[in-house]
Amino acid sequence: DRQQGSVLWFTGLSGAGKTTTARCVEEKLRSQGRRVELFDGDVMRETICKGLGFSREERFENTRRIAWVSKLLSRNGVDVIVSAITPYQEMRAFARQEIPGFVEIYVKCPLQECERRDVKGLYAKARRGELKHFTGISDPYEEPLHPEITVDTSAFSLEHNCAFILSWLDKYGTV
Ligand code: GGZ
Repeated sequence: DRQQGSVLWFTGLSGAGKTTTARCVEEKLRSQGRRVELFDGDVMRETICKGLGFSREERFENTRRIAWVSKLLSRNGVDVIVSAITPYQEMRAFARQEIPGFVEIYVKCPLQECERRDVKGLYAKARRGELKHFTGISDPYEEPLHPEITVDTSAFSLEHNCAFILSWLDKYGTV
């Protein structure tokens, strides 16, 4: 039995396709017989991260909590998938340092395209000034410098990106 699971940490702008890509990877790993848990920033903010806002400090706290539970599960052999903007280098460096088996996956998509998609209407709100600290508009997103994997959702299909991630994991190992 595998003792240490991987933690696949999906970072990227809102609307870049983190959760969609993460779900696809989750499904494929599960069909390989692995135990997988998906932590979505959005959903965590309704449970163990409830009440946290979007200041730098609160985003850090959000990351710390998600990193903590990810570490607990992964050390018991569960593969963990995280989907959270995680906009600061320092946050991702923290998670990397805390978590054995950490794999950073940059879900890349031009801001312009995320804004065009605007699935939840948040970009429009942010442009109207109704959302303070909105990532990409009125709050920073620091691009990952050395992610293990980068997938571009504006240039490639979901299936392609999902297969690319799985082949990377096959090659370099989910720990
Ligand atoms: C960024 C925001 C904001 C602000 C609400 N900035 O695309 P979504 O809608 O479904 O997911 C986003 C989610 C961001 O939560 P995370 O936990 O991933 O962020 S972080 O890692 O930075 O802590 C978005 C929604 O919440 N949302 N307000 N101001 N995204």
